[in-house]
Amino acid sequence: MRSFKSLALMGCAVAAQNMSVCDKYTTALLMENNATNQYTLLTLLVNTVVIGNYTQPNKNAVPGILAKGTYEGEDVNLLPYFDGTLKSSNRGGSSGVSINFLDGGGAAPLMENKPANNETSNQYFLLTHLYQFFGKLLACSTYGSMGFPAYAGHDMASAHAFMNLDPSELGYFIQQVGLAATSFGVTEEDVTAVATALNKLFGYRCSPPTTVIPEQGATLNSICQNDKCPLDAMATCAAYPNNGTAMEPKPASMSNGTMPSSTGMSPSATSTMGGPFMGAAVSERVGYAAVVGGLALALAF
Ligand code: HEM
Ligand SMILES: *[C@@H]1O[C@H](CO)[C@@H](O)[C@H](O)[C@H]1NC(C)=O
Ligand SMILES: *[C@@H]1O[C@H](CO)[C@@H](O)[C@H](O)[C@H]1NC(C)=O
Ligand SMILES: *[C@@H]1O[C@H](CO)[C@@H](O)[C@H](O)[C@H]1NC(C)=O
Ligand SMILES: *[C@@H]1O[C@H](CO)[C@@H](O)[C@H](O)[C@H]1NC(C)=O
Ligand SMILES: *[C@@H]1O[C@H](CO)[C@@H](O)[C@H](O)[C@H]1NC(C)=O
Ligand SMILES: CC(=O)N[C@H]1CO[C@H](CO)[C@@H](O)[C@@H]1O
Repeated sequence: MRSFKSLALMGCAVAAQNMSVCDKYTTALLMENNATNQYTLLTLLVNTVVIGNYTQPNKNAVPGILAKGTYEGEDVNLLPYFDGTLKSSNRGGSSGVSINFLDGGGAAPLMENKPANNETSNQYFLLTHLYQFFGKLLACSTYGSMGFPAYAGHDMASAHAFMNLDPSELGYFIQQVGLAATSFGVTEEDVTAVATALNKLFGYRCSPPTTVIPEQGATLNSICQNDKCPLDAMATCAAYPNNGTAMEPKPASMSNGTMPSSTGMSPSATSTMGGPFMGAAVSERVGYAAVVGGLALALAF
């Protein structure tokens, strides 16, 4: 648990400067705006998105992406994608495989502001990739330098290729990102800008190649791939596997109807374990990017 300087106290110093969302809130919450503290900010944010709020003080409760919830009246349950219940992970084959991403100690290390208990777990790679990716989205000025490693994962379309995620699932995820940010004192204006950018970059089907991580160049980024997802105004479905038509992931255990229990975590333990993500990015999709509060926000229309 950590405590923070009051945002209200820091507000004046921060407001005068033209900083990215990452730099602005690193300064407000952790004072010194360096690589270590920027990475810590992303750790706090992503861990809260995943397991729900665990730091004090906070402005509001956050259920976290691993908790069951609803989004615009639809039930949402993302845990089966993270605990190995579904064969929804892309490891290069023509269909998904089951992977437990809670194998590095689950929620306990996240509550200590760590990604995992060990550096070889699936959990470690997922969480650190999320810190890095969201660090770029939020335009951390030290991204890619010593203390803030560059993103070392796959493009978003590939990473989520076998999940068949729909608008409710994506919306719930982005909502948790917003709740987590708000819980740390991020302003409504900044939260809205980030959520809008996330939705435009990842919330449409068949989106054309766009640069999110500069080192990776233009990549396919649609995370919402279910047929309920809105088709991108500049859709390039042929660039996606199966012309952009997603396949429903199969359960890891064929016990017909009953959920396999692959994590050994109790329902109460799993409900405090959540998912990840935050930010905005640079877009080349229409050759126009506007920077909102230092957050490079893609304007698709
Ligand atoms: C704004 C939306 C989202 C963003 C920016 C995002 C970002 C990411 C990133 C950066 C990774 C790491 C990929 C890698 O290591 O190669 C990842 C992996 C993953 N994401 Fe998302 N994600 C989003 C939405 C979702 C949603 C809605 C789900 C629903 C369950 C989800 C489930 C997962 C899972 C299970 C993995 C692990 C994949 C693997 O390693 O095979 N994500 N995501
Ligand atoms: C703030 O930064 C953005 C992006 O770098 C730039 O477009 C804008 O002109 C800057 N504003 C000020 C007041 O420096
Ligand atoms: C960043 O500042 C903190 C103090 O807030 C310090 O402990 C840390 O070593 C610094 N990191 C770098 C890379 O300078
Ligand atoms: C989460 O936040 C709510 C609202 O501030 C608070 O009541 C609750 O105690 C927090 N939970 C944890 C585990 O910190
Ligand atoms: C990582 O640590 C957890 C305990 O925190 C252990 O159960 C797991 O087997 C370890 N995984 C690897 C890949 O070493
Ligand atoms: C690919 O998908 C798009 C959008 O759903 C559709 O308009 C197009 O006809 C499809 N092309 C083929 C060859 O199936
Ligand atoms: C209703 C249903 O899901 N039935 C499945 C039960 O499991 C077998 C394989 O073990 C499948 O072939 C059935 O389709």
